[in-house]
Amino acid sequence: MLSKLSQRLFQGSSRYLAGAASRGQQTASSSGHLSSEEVFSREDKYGAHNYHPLPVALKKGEGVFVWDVEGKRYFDFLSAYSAVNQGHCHPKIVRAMQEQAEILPLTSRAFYNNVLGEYEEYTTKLFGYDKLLPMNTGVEGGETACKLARKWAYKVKGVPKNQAKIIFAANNFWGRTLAAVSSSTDPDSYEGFGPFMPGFEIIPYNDLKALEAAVQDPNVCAFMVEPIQGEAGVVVPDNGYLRGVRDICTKNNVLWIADEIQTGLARTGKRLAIDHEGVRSDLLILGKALSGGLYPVSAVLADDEVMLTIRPGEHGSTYGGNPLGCKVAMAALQVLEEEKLAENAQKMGEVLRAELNKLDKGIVTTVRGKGLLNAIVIHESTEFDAWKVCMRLRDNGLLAKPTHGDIIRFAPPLVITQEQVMECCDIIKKTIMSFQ
Ligand code: PXG
Repeated sequence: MLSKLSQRLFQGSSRYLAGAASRGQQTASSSGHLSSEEVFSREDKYGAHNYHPLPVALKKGEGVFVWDVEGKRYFDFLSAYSAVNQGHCHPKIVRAMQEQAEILPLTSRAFYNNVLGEYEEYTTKLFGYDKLLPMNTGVEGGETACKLARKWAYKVKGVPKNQAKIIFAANNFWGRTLAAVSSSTDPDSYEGFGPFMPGFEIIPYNDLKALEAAVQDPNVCAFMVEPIQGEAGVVVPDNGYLRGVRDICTKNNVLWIADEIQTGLARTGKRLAIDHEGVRSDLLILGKALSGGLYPVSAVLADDEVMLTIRPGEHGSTYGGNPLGCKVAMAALQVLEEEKLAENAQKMGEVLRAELNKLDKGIVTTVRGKGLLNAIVIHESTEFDAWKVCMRLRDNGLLAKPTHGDIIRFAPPLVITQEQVMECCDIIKKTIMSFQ
């Protein structure tokens, strides 16, 4: 049986299909390209149904904009879940990719390549860690961090064999592998995928007392946490939480793993979200914007005491550390620094939230976020909900996606200008007012 939410989502998209069909037919016949409706139905027919996209069929991106197959332009307020912090098709990153693609994209780690060390040196110096372990997707970064923490538990902390525990926060999201869903508290993520990974424990987010109690168990080796919970709906913890996590982990000989895959790389107005409290985690996981949206690149950074517990043959990946990904990642990091995107995210975030706070409180009950990682909470009624708001935002030229039914994330590329932020706020205002 369809849940109430999926029924609503389904109804939303069927209504759109009817409209897109008429728009699409004109373009399809005149240009010979697929219409939006044809794009939707082909994916529906041949692709697994593991996503429910907003009905818009994109074919091009540049900076803060994307265009659909009918040529309509939209502001991208999702940025591929913060992978496109540098803006779509950033010329410097595209050039780095093109150049290396023609020289040597992949060697595997069976041999050395002349780019990996350059990337490792650049990135470890930028973030202040001894070493980097390269992987591809974000969830592989999380898996790597968990494996490092367990090895460290046995080799350094002295935890008895197979007894190591890792603590996670409720409502965490770090991907879709069996380990990641084993630490999830969201039934959509874990239901039907058991049996689950042992040695994972959950405490409430933003609760230092719970962390203090959990780490009294001598078999606990690590606490993995997002500095702001992204998928949970941009949940910002209290000021001082990250400093408290640091202190408790240090005092109890527990590793702190910061999952900065969504919050890192200038998104929240600092290079890392943990920089807001001036603290440093023992393991740092980066992904998404580490390649500016061009290619899956993730990394774990740590000091020697942790990183050197893993020996040759004990971890890796065919594509991890490939020269193409390394060049792309270096260019992506340089763009963040050269274009001062953290500073821009900080300033534009303040402008955006100030405007969002002027919206009708009967519809938009909460505005929260840091830098350009923001969310609004929609008061649901029979006339409107977050999905309907996103559909109408789309019609008005702005793409955003609901999460958990009533939350809409607003996270544009960090290259957005103040003029563009104001134009987007006008679209959002107009859209919200149309429901009054
Ligand atoms: N950590 C955090 C904080 C994330 O938001 C991951 C890890 C995993 O990254 P990969 O590259 O393995 O997806 C994420 C991912 C999706 C989806 O498409 C993914 C994310 C957010 C929303 C949707 O399933 N974040």
